[in-house]
Amino acid sequence: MYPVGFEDARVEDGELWLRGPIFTARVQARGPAWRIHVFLRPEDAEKDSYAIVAEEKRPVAFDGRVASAPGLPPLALSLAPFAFSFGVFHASGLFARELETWRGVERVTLDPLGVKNPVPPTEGLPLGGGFELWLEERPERRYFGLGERTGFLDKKGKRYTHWNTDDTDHEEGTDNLYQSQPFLMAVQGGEATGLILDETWRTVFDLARSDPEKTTLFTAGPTFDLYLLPGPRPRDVTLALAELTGRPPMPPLWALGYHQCRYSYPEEASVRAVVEAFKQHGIPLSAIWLDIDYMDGYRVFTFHPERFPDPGRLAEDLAREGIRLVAIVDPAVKKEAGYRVYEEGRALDAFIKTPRGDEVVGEVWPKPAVWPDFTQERVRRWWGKLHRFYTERGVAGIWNDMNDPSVFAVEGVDGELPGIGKTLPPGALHGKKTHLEVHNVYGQEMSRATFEGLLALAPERRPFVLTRSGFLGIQRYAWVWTGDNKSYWAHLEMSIPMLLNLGLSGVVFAGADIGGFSEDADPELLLRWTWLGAFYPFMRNHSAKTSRRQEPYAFGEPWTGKIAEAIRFRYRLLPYVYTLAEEASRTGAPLVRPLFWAFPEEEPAYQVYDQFLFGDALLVAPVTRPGQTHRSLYLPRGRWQHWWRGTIHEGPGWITVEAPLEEIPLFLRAGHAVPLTEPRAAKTAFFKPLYFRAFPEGQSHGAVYLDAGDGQVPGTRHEALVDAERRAFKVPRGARAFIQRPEGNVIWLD
Ligand code: MIG
Repeated sequence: MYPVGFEDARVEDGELWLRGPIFTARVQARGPAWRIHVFLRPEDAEKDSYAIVAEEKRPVAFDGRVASAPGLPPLALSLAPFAFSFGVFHASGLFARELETWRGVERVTLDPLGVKNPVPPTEGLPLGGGFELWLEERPERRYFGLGERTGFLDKKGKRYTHWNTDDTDHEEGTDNLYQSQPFLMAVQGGEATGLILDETWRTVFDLARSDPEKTTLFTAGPTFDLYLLPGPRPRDVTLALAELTGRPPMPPLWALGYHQCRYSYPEEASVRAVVEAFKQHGIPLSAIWLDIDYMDGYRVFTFHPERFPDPGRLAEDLAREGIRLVAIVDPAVKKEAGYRVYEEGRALDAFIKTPRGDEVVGEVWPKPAVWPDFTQERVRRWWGKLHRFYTERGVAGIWNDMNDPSVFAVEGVDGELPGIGKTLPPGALHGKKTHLEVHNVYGQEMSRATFEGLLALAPERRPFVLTRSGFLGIQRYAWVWTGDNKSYWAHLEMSIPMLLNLGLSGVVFAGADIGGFSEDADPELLLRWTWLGAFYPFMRNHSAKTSRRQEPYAFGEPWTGKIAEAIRFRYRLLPYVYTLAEEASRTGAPLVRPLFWAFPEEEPAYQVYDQFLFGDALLVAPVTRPGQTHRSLYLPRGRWQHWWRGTIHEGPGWITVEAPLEEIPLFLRAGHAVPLTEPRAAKTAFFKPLYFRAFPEGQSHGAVYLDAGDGQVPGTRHEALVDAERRAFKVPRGARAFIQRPEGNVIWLD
């Protein structure tokens, strides 16, 4: 251990520079957060960020003890040559009573070798690289965020690595998955603070696991770049995170509908058959997805000439039914003379290199394969332009998979490196940077290339990109799905806290594969999962090659009809979902929210992992186990109306409700009204007809966002007000309003 410390403090250009015998730190008021960036090498002062987009710097003042900046709580700094600590104060009191200390670590256990001709470990670091910060722990403190995680809602008591990994076999105890969002929301006494460790190197957060009195944040990189987001409400932290890392662009309406996928629909006829079956059963469908078998020998930017002889025509026929086509694009490029993508990439010097200067050659679906270096702008531009191949053929969305990156084998590397997994060798070069440094942003930079390419090719459309891998800020470019889950009830259940914590980490548009990817779904599982999926921001059913078919009609009646109802409900709710999507794109507020996010003063709200709020108005308590006819659930303070029965329940407290197969326990919050429409795939988001369902007592407020459903022309958010007693309402022109009486009858107000 080597302590970090500073003795000299100086305000220069509105920021505070701290200098010590070895380390330097810049303290900035960056947008809504304090940034403390500690480094050793002068060149790291201007380290670039893949996560932070907020440019605004507020002027910092320092009185020798406390740094202050307009609009931010004061930051206390304690300076000594070999000891550094700090704390943030809230207006309401003390956040971090404890002092936090920087430590350099002696040696990183990672070995950045792994190609035949190794590169030296990170140069210039007398300590071997790496930083560790420790926070004094508090028993009452809880942690949320951390991106895509297995397990329950509260993350305290475990150790979390950020190292993007393709894990087809994850379960409750698994550590890192496909995404890295090195972000924490710490909450104690109802007050929240956010922490971002803006380092793309492997980072490890030990949340009071190894030592109950200590939480440590470790990075294997040569700098320690920390942001403190003051809160004090969970909501404030979320909005600050969005301001720092970017808000998601407004998605096209169709993306919020129901998606059908399978590995694979391998030829045109099977795509058409699925679409036909949806039609036959009267099930709305927004998109059908093409997995890797559409390609010619796994060559990206090709269609197999026999299996998909005329993809443009197929897309056109589907478009006439209001159904979009989405195609998978993996990063690996088949290394093959004469293959256009490889030849162009080679001519452009676009591929990742060994330290010797050769292409890193490996295997994934295509073999042999090479990998574009998406961290370079010219490579991203080239890759983006290649997507003309898809847009020209009417493909509406792009699905980025295997961009963790997942690699089956690399020439010259035997087996897997411990802690590295099946990916590119840590010493592989992206320009001057090693893979070790940029591994965690590889997928994000790929999706960025795709998003920017699609936008440039069709500026009149909103790009739709789905990615498996990403970093903090991925929401600027892509939606996320949670990778290879299984057709297990436990995975249905686990998807809830996973998506809640993803949402708190900025990734507000996400979904898990409905029905489960690998293993076999059964009809009850699929039915319950589809109901839950009706409230996922991203609603897609997907299954593996060897899994039993699990399209909504796969199990016949009575299941098909019941599953179809869940999908139709999503379409009924689309005006509300779309309005939430617009709010997310404007503020960063997640669509699915843990109870504590809205009710931070309620103790049970922190532990409830299998219920969530859908926007401000709805509370959802899915059934997560087979054979359940009832569901016990927690209602926060206030009055709630059972969506289906109309009964009114008073929170806070626990209740048990019936949960027949036909319905998901769903509650409407007093004071709120929800916009609804008819259950079909609407062409525009002007939603006709448009209804507001309001709480049956008192005044209810709601809103609806209306626009063309795609494109860049701004729409309008209309506020709505319904007064149940006076039977009066104010809603956008042409819309109607109703309430449901507790006895069950629907009353139209007019
Ligand atoms: O090696 O493209 O997570 O959704 O269907 C497996 C085939 C590659 C993994 C993805 C999954 C997709 C599958 N892919």
